[in-house]
Amino acid sequence: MGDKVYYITTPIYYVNDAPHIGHFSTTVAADVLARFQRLRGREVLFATGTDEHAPKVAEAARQRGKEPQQFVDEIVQTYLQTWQETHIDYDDFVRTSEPRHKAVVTAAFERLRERGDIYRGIYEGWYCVPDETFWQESELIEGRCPNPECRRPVQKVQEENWFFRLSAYQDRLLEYYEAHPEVLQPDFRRNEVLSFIRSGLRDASITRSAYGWGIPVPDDPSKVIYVWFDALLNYITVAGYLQDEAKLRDVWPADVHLMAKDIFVRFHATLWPAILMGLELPLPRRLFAHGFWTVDGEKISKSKGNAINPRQLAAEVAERSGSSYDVVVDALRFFIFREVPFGLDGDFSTTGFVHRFNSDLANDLGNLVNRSISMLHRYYEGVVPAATPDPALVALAEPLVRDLPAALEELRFHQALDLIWGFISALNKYVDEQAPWRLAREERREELARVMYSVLDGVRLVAVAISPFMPVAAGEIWRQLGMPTPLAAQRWDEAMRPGGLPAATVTATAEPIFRRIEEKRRPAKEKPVAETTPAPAEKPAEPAQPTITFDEFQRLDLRVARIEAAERIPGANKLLKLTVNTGTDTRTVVAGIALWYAPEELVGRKVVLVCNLAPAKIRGVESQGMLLAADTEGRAVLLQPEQDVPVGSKVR
Ligand code: ME8
Repeated sequence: MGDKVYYITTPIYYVNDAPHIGHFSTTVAADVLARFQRLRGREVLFATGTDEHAPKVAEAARQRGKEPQQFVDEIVQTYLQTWQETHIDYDDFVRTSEPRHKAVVTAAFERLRERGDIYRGIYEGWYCVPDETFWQESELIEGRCPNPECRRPVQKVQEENWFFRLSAYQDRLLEYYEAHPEVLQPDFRRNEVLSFIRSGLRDASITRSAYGWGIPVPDDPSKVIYVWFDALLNYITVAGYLQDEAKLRDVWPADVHLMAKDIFVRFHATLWPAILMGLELPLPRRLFAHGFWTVDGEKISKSKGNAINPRQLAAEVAERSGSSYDVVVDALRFFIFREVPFGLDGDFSTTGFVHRFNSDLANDLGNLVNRSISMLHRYYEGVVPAATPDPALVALAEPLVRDLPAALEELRFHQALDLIWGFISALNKYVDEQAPWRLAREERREELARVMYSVLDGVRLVAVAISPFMPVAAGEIWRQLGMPTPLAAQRWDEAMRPGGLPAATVTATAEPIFRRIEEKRRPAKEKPVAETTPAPAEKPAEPAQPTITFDEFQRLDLRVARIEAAERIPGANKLLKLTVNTGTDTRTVVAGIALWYAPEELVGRKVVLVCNLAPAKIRGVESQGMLLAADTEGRAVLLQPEQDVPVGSKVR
């Protein structure tokens, strides 16, 4: 107790439109950080919300023939639903049209006016409605909004307004940032802020002539408070300013204000700290501006209609892959940090996402989890053997355990995922090298126990480490591992200690979590209905086959065979080329099981082979026979004799 609450915010988004991948990326970043801090045992206040008083919001309402309040009440639902359906676990959702916020804005305005920080004057200049920003004539570029993310036409404004004495804070701001350079993040954005402030701060107009929407200026109802002055104050509304002094003490200052670069320099790094200085409140500890997303190389824009809606994308990809919607959402949460260092601009493409899904999730992580739990079932009936973790694997986990906290704390998400995937690769390599299937075959029980324990304990570490990014997928791995205490109850320091997997843990049946997405298939929404794979529940409804005679059955030559070698077929992600010993010959069989079985774990395995199937060429390889497998939920599970029997035994 008594520890400061870790307070993290996202921008509050304009409600003139539905959230897209850009808003999603900031909000997920905040959620990852919040989940990580909770995992470390910190009390967290994670706030997001909506900015509702903008002229453009009023305009959007008018266009739809609605009252602004009614309009925002509707649109805000899209935000709430999006965050709920993308696993955003915020603690507070603030709307600027709420009474608690209006009270803060009105009081802050009055307080600053009493101090002489707000005064009346004439504003003459330009206003950019999409950006809700005032500009001087000299700042415009070819008569347009100078913000590189905007560049849209501006409106001439001449009105009597109230001004905030921003110029008076120029020196104090510079002194503050010189003494606390760590506040402005990432480092490379610091100079931009300093040179903006050094170039001279003009007093800021903080009201507009009333346009039928917005918070009225106290004692001057002809004006409403400028949307940015109103919006920035949301951060202290949430912290309890003027409502709950004890909460304010525990929560303020914010530990991180997150946003993209578009609203960093002028608003969050200049206007906001100056307002806070005027209110005699401490300044935020960190202001972090990330980059901008484009989609397929283009700026996200309403007119292009290229704004990716995260829920819709996840639903489409889930349909294509057969993975659950929630798993695909997690994959999207992972993807936005996987390729681009957080802070830099990035380009989003669905192809890139699908590719990463298949390689990093279906292949590397999915396969690791699936094969390790499957092997445990094969060799130990699913029960974790008692063993100590292999020191070699403990050493491989060390960079992850040691460096992940700082990477997450400092929002180096890209590096955090590199560390995690480095360990996943190390685990996969360990399995390949230790070859538990060989240890089992050679009856080296002690080594087998140590290897299997170490791998599964490694999987447990991975589940904890990915949980801030992929809470649902991590929870599913946790469930399959059969962990006795809930993932949500874990604390980082203890959970990340190797050897924490209790012996005798009963694992669940291995089920693929990330199902590979066909990269060449058309998106699901364009697919004719007939092409969709039947849902597993429909399987039993398949019409029964016509009967066959015993003689007909006898014509099948089914035999127990042993897999001697297995390899992938380049370019065919579902197929494996197997060398199979039938007891009378050794032949090649092509099997469509690569999604569920790694080549290494098949070697030495006994299977049931249809020996007299007519040979067929598959991807240029002649296949002589077919393995029998159960088809369950679209997944193949190989049949094998219940007891050890000699190779070549007939199956009748
Ligand atoms: O500016 N790439 O709201 P807003 C990355 N209401 N992030 C993006 C993005 C993109 N292409 N597009 C939007 C406002 N964002 C004000 C904020 S805060 C007191 C008031 C994200 O709806 C990013 O976080 O225009 C950016 O800063 C924010 O959405 C702007 O959201």
